[in-house]
Amino acid sequence: MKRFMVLAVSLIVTLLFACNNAVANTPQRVIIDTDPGIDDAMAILLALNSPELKVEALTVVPGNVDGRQGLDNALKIASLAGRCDLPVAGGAQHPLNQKLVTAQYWHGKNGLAGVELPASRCKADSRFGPDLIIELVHKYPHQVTLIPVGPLTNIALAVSKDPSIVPLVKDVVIMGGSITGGNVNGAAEANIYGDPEAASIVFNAGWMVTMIGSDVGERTLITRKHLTDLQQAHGPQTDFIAKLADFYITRSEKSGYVGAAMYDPLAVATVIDPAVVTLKDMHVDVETRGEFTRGETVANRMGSDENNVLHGDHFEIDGIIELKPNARVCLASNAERFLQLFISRIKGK
Ligand SMILES: [Ca+2]
Repeated sequence: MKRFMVLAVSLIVTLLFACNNAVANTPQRVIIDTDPGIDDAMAILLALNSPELKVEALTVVPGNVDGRQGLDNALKIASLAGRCDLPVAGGAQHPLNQKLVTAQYWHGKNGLAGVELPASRCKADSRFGPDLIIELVHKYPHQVTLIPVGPLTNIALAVSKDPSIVPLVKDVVIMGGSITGGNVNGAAEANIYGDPEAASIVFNAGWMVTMIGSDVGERTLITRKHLTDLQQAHGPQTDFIAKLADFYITRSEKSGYVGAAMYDPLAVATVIDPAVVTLKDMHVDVETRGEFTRGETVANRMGSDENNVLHGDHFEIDGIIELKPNARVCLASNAERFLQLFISRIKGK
């Protein structure tokens, strides 16, 4: 009897271990919502070349380029990767409540450093991007991680149209925001600045988002050393990424950086290998009205606000108000670990 028990227990332990391994080896379903964009292209190809991820769709949002150019770019990138099986859908054509701000200044005239990829063999999916997001989240409940790496317009439209997706999404890993100053101006990061109302909807939707901000992206640089490494390998994807990196590093050097900020790829890498970043739970609000701060992500480091109560002609601090965190905010990255991952996945492709 005792021997039987030992056997039974060891069998259960073995099965549990096997199950755990199976879970660990199952690729994570992700949807990349993108405004391609040099670093978007890098992020998409990192994802498509990583066995840890199963990219279920690319949805396109206006940002770095307009929606039409963005869809064209996304289709060409999918085609380059030989992935015409992947749904690539257009979405919103403008921000919720302001005019579109595009960024050819950083990304070149076509958003892809002026590099002309071959015409796409892939066709656009006819579904509206936010609807496709809703459909996939319901199809795979608790399994889909959204990776928005552009303005949050499409995600805001999806969550506004169908709030029931909120508890069904596994994670929302956003490239956007900053807790130490912006990259558009003193306060705002470009993706949040591009549609602050949408960002406010997404941060307040009731889920925990993971926020990979520009401040950390700017400490996660692809440098000439990495470029040389990429240039030594050849393949259609590697050659394309090397050209983008060369343009992007040159542009960044003109602005005083020693390399180019790997904003969007770092968000994708966070899903592949969470050890590339350090996160801290915080409550984050999005400023939509400030004179100098519209589009700023205002993070509370302490988890509380002072409760100031009116006493006669003045206020007094009457204890504190605890705040519920709504974001896992990225404080730091392991840049070399990330760049090794990025370059090894791109090389030879
Ligand atoms: Ca982007």
